[in-house]
Amino acid sequence: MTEITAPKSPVTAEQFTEEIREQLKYTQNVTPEQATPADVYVAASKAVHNHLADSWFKTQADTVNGNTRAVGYLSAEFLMGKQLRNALLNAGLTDQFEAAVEALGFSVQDVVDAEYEPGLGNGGLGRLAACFIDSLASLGVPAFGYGIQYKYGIFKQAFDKDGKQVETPDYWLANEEPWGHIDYNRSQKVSFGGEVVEESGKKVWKPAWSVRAVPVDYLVPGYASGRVNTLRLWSAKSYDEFDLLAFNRSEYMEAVEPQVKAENISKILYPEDSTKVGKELRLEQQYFFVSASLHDAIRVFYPGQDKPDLTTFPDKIVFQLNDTHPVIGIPELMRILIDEYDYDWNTAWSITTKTFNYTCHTLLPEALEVWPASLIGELLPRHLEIIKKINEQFEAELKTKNVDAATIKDMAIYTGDSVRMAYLATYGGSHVNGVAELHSQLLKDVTLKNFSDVYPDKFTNVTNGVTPRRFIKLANPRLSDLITEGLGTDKWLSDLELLKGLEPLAADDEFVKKFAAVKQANKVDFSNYAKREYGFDIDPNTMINTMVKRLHEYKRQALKILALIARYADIKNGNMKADEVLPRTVVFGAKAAPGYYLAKMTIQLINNVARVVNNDPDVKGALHVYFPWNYNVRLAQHLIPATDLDEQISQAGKEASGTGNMKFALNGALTVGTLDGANVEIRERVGAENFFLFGMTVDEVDALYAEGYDPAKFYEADPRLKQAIDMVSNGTFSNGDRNAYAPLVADWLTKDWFMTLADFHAYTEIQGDIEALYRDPLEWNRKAILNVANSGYFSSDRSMEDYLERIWHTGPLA
Ligand code: GP0
Repeated sequence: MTEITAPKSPVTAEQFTEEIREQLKYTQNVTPEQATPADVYVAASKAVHNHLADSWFKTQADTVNGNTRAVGYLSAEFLMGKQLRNALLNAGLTDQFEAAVEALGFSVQDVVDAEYEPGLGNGGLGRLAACFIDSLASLGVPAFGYGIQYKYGIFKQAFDKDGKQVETPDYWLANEEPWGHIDYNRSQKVSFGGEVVEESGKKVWKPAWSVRAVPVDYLVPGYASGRVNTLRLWSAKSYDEFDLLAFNRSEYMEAVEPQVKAENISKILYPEDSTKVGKELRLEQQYFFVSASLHDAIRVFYPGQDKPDLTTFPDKIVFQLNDTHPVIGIPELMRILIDEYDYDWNTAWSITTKTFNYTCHTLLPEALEVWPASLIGELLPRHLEIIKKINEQFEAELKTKNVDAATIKDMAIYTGDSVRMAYLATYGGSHVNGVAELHSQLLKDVTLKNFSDVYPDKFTNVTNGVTPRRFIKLANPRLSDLITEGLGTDKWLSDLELLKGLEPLAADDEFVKKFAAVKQANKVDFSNYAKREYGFDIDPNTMINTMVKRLHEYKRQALKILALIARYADIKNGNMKADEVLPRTVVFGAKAAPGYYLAKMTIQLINNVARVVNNDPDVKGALHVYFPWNYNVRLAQHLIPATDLDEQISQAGKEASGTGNMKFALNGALTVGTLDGANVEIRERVGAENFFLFGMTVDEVDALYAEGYDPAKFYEADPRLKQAIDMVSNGTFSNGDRNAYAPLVADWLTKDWFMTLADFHAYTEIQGDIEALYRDPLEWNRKAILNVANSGYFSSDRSMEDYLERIWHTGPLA
């Protein structure tokens, strides 16, 4: 007997059909006959929203009245993915919904497809925030996600006829968006600019301009917890919408200028990932959402109180700073406490440091934000004063700890002309964490070494995780059913370590065959999806080998493409016979930051390698390359369950964690990867024999740098590498144009910061092991099952439990 514990609403399919009809009639104002799939999508979304409303109100009331500290997750990005299926799952209405849609004469797929994915994040960091708030709600922990409701999310990616990336705006709010509730009555005022004056011995900030921050609330339903938390995204509006006098002078553009200036703040998500962009507007965005959120938390927890006792603030809510983007919250809370509520400096400091904690997501020093002091001074003059004072206090404290003058200088938060946000966060909060064991260790040893020497107790690790609800249950229903069958229960969805129970089944040939059949069916599904959405002809009987992530040099898409070219050349040269090669379909997905020249050129190269390889009759059936454009959460949900082999091939010591790696392992892909980020922990858990490890370690990388790295030596020493690079420069992938990729080739041969060439040999060598195993389907699938069985640790529920224990010191509502 299989135990089913998934939420199930008592509402019948007939009742739910009626509810959708009501929504069509009274909110969409269409008859079922007039309705389009998009209407049904909105109506069904509103209907399921209504089912979650009472739990939402109750959770809000319990959050304020209960004695459990809440969590505020401050993040410039929440990459939520589509909402409808997730809401249905948590409301226990999936079956009723499917039956209702059919009863109304629509196809479930059309209705679900009508939802436009909100792309309010760049990549791993934003998706992690979405997984975390899902898990907090599922654990019953009171929590708020606080961020920005960008009008335009991450750009839409297309490829032009030359294979170059073209970016177009992502106008995700073009049609009715049923999930976000705009709450005009809970808006906050956020001010900028102006000057600080002294009035009767007190500093008073006289800002030059203000905007209205209007919250847009999204439900965050927990799985089987009965709790619904809130994601509150701020949208910027003007206080003076329209200058009538200017309009009457026929100055139409001038008339809307104040509106445009205000709304620009929440206009667009910066499409940067792992790089810092020093733009005034970006600092405005950061301050905008953080200031509104802190004031909102005071409003929520001290309702109607003019003089609240804010010394209790850290008992009410603890804030996590997701990377450096919200770090301006530290001086902002100081300012609120001192200027708005009359606390003295020391009391304010004690409250502030108890309130904040900081997560660092990178090891690349260039990704740690540093703001010019002049910019902060212009935009937030009072905050600059506070930051200077924090820095003075910090230096004094370091002196008492006998830190030498040179080190104190190195550690400066305020250097005289700039402000280092990571340092401010480390000093101004209680804890600092990295996102995987290796990463946290390197933070202590390298990136924030001085801080860890002085404040060793602040530093901790929380390894990232992913939500099994979206990334197994919703993305891979076939595997979910098989897991439930294998374990005899579906409880694994809220206790992912139960997957361990699948381990013995890896020895059961019948189970292994069922598992293989699930993968095969997913591959067929993906092939159909790729045909429908992209026009690709993917053969589901080939190995699906996937590399999806942002395009970045350190992630080394170049390594994959060079190895692929080498394989292509082997077949062309006759070194390998096409009919003896293991048939592979390589699938890439990646967006490049619009200003990242080499990344964009790499995209162009991949597209052109795909064009040449896919059209070459000599390699037909042996090697195919596809690059579906606009990689997003939706595509991830289709592609990950269909993948046989996943690529996690960053240079050791550069990928903070990775979270895609976890999603693939949990869906039964095998990984080829380096000892980097969370790969290390995945390999430890799934077993070295079930993971394709290759390449240099962090220590080997360091040693090679120290010795003086010369990529040209590797080029000369390996004829296959040489040939692959020569083919890029001789015009094979550019219709004979020898200059098309010259900058990329020059970079490989003279710089190659991430040592792609040095790892090339090891990477091509391990392909033999991979292919030998793949030719033995039973063995391959056994190993894939062992990956699933031993990846339960990588649930974001576990990550949240670690944060609760090590950092937030709170727990679920009673
Ligand atoms: C790190 F610094 N990450 C940054 C950034 O600006 N954006 C971003 O997405 C990522 C890391 O690269 C990561 O290793 C990590 O798993 C993720 O943050 C969440 O911690 C891979 O995506």
